[in-house]
Amino acid sequence: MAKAKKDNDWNLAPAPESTGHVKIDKKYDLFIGGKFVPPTAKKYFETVNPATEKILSQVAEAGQKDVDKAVKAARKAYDTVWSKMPPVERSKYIFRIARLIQERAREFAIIESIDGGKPIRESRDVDVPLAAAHFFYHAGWADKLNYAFPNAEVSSLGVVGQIIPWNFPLLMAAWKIAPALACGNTVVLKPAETTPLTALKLAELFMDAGLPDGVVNIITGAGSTGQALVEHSDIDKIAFTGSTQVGKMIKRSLAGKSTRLTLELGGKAANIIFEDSAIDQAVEGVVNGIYFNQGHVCCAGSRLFVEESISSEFIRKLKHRMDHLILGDPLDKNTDIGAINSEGQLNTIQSYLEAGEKDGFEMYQSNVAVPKKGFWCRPTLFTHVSQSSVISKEEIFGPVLAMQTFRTIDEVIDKANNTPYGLSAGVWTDKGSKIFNLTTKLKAGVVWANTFNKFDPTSPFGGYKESGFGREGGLHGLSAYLKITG
Ligand code: TAP
Repeated sequence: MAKAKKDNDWNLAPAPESTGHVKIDKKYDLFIGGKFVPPTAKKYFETVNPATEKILSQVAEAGQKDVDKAVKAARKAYDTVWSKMPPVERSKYIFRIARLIQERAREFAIIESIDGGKPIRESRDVDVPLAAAHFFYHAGWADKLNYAFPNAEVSSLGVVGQIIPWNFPLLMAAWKIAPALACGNTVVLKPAETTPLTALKLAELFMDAGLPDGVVNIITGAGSTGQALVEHSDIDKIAFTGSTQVGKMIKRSLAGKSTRLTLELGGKAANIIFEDSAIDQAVEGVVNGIYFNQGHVCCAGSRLFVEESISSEFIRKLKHRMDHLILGDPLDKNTDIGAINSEGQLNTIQSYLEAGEKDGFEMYQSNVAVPKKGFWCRPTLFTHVSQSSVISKEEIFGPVLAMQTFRTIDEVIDKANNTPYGLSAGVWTDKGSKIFNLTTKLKAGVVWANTFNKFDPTSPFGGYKESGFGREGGLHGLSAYLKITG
């Protein structure tokens, strides 16, 4: 490690992950009925590396006819193979998928970082191991569903349509596919337009695992592809993760139908720091909660509440830490902050920065150098923002933190709950009693105490209010893919 030249200039030698063994095809077709097939309309779109703006591949755009083919393939696999297979046999396939993800972990991590812009440290240490863990966990449940729900009859739903966003492309695919398969359903999955590659790699892995044809189908495309899937008449359940706006549209279009629905939507999490917390750890937790992964996290701690007595010290320490964050090549193992996922998302973030400045709040950005090509946003802190401001109300989905102070517990509970969202929250304090008091009063699906952004397949995840309904992970997640009677 090279020596720091001055306090805010860490000069680490580059440590790029090698990409020699990673193969990205020039063109990807749709994965339907166990093989790659060209789209009916022969239309393809580009997927781009957001760190370099280089085109990585041409990816098939599925139209209505392709969606129909995929649903038919899933229905046939459900009726003839998957629903009839003894659960213990299903479990073996899911277990095999988990093992294959582990075997190809480096390849998946690199492609995830190239296609989505997230730091390799994040995709290598979080996304890929957690994706494998979800398949392992659900492989274990496949033949034990009667024990999971004692004294009840459980049965699969049928064909499930799943639509996922761009911030955790592989992990979201695993969150959705693993429980669906374990419960005996077949799947049609639509990845996000800007990050289709790891889902397509997963399709290759399903072939290697010998998964019966049509059990999982992967159809790439834009919003209209997702819409066609939602509106298809032979879908038994839709599982959607994405923005609240699109979630509401999906709910409207399923109104009056018996299609089951779960929605995992946006968030505006409160990260609450009390004066009795371990301040350095709390600063690190705040940085982890909003800056790592470019703030592209639905449960990002994007609203910071600091007890007034320590606010000056906290801001000083936070700014110091921000100045040492390393922004740049997502494939470099030292990188803390990678590329913003797309130009469109960068423009959205930019418009929020302008709104914050226009409202007159003090904006602090680290002075880290930004590469010339690609989409980048420096870590940003707005201090002493008002409750009613746009930047403290709306989901920015970028490395932008909006900070307020508080004096009493009741005040911070009121402020933290003053949002249409309710996905997650964080509490930093030395006092267990304060943690218990807050966790019962904060209206959020997950409340982390003295940590942030921790996930586990055994633990249900999901939101309140406009953050959606239904849970993923744990027993709650299984129940979302089952008919449970009795
Ligand atoms: P969206 O724009 O909502 O897109 C999500 C997915 O829906 C994409 O695959 C998208 O396709 C597709 N889609 C777009 N319009 C559709 C329509 N009319 N019908 C059906 N599908 C449609 O969200 P995003 O910008 O990709 O992701 C960011 C959002 O996801 C944030 O709000 C974030 O909070 C949320 N998120 C939530 C969670 C959980 S667990 N609650 C986890 C991750 C992300 P295209 O990509 O082709 O547009």
